[in-house]
Amino acid sequence: MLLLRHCRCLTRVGLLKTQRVQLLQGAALPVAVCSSHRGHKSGQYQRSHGPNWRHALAGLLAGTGAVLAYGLHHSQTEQAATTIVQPIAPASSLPIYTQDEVTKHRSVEEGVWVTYKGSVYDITEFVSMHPGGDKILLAAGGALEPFWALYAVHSQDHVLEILSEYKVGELSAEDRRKQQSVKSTDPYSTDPERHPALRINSLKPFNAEPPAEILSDNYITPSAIFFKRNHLPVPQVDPKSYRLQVEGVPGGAPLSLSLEELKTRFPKHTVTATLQCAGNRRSEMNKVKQVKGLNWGIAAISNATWSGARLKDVLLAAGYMPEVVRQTSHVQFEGLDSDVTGTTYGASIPLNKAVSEEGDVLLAYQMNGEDLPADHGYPVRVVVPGTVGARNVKWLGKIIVSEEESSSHWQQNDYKGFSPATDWDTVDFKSAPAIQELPIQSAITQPAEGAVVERSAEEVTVKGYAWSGGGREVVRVDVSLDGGRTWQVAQLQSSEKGQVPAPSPPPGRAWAWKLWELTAPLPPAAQELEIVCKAVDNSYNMQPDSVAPIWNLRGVLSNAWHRVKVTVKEDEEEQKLL
Ligand SMILES: Nc1nc2c(c(=O)[nH]1)N[C@H]1C(S)=C(S)[C@@H](COP(=O)(O)O)O[C@H]1N2
Ligand SMILES: [Mo]
Repeated sequence: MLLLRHCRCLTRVGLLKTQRVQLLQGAALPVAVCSSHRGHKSGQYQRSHGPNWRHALAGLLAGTGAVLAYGLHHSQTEQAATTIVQPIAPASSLPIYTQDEVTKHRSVEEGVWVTYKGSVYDITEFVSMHPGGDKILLAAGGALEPFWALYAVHSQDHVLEILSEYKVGELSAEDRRKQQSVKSTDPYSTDPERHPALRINSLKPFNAEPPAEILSDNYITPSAIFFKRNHLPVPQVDPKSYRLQVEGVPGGAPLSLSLEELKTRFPKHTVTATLQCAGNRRSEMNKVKQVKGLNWGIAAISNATWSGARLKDVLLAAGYMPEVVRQTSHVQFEGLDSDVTGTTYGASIPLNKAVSEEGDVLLAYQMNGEDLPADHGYPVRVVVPGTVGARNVKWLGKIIVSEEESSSHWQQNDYKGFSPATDWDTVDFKSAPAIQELPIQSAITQPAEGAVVERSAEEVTVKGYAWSGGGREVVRVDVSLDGGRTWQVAQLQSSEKGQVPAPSPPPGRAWAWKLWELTAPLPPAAQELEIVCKAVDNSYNMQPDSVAPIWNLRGVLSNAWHRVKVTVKEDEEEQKLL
């Protein structure tokens, strides 16, 4: 990372070594001011600089491999772009801006604007100095609050001081009020608020994944950016009248549990488990040949801590006796989310997974230490560690022990794998088993495709995640910088950075992903790197090297070696740009 600071006119202002250390540690430095602007008060010369500094800054950022603004704030762009004139002058006498005005400023070219507590800030000049790098651009055009909530380092006075230097106006009263949602007949109108960093695949139903480069910032994915995969509107469930029905246990009796009973009658059990959608990385299959399904990138996967009652304990309470029930049976789950015909989401898992002491299947009422968020199944969801996301039924209403698998569309006619030779004319969904355990997986979260690495940096840091289904532990991740000709072994991380690593899970119960990282010297003379990763689990399962042989019409189980191309920028070019 370049540790240069710039005056507002973009004159470089040197940093002392001690200041560099301070900056990296997140400490406040006085705003950089060059000799010709010393003595000016902040804001005074803001308007006097023409577009020149913006162009210069754009060049500077291109040289440091900046990721430019993301397509956020979908809903906001749909609104009319009229500027609302405020009748009452605000106390600060700074201009009033509408949210639409702010939303237009999402790139270094257009200026990078953000809002915080009703004020508007033009932070374009700060972007290159942000200790967290380009991630600041994720907030461009919108509110800072949701991002500061993710990165606690911001809740310090000096951060507010830095921000105050960049204040340019106030947000219109109308837009401040717009935070409250409007009621309508739309079945999705009661869906919860979502984090603006999420990349939306489909708004209704809501399907979204976090930007890959923030996914690997946390071992435990914050719930707000945990990928969200809904087939239907989020149901409104009243925790007081909620009942969980349990039926079909041979020799037993139907059971109906309140939320309170679920929490108090059964021991609370906590499991850290990764959830992955069967369609994760589907977009790579689409490049080979069109598939049907949401165009997921590499982040339809996240890791959380789940707490709740063991499914096994609840089945025992409903009269489950191992000697009575055939081990070939299934446990079906029904969600409380339904379509216009009243059909609910449903799925099933094999009974032996459900009742196994080592299966760790939970009826979870907490995620990351808090009540389940609405999007993740409030008040109760099934967590089936090691098993495809689709079987982890949210807003759980009913559990049925049965000789049959769930008859739901998603169990019978979806979430199954086929040969690349099978097409929509020949596919017979009955011929393939429902996906349960997922295969070995890994992907590169950093750098992003098309990023620029500077030659002067001398080395490159590659980060990613790796996970395998069925409780199989990831034992190694190999990384190549040359398209797979030569390999290096990455460092694995199985807890939050800086924390004592958790003890290895018992064999067959490795439910959580591992993050990984490799810092390697830049290969001399290479102008482009093709970074590749592949993981190995403790059954020595490895990922296939390419997508075509595993292509399938639904685009599921996409787990080929992940490849990312980046450009190496030589120093001379960098100088020219500056
Ligand atoms: N009731 C219900 N449960 C559901 C779904 C759903 O749409 N409704 N989607 C499933 C799918 S396909 C996935 S990948 C996971 C996603 O869980 P998440 O949104 O908590 O990430 O939930 C599963 N459980
Ligand atoms: Mo899924």
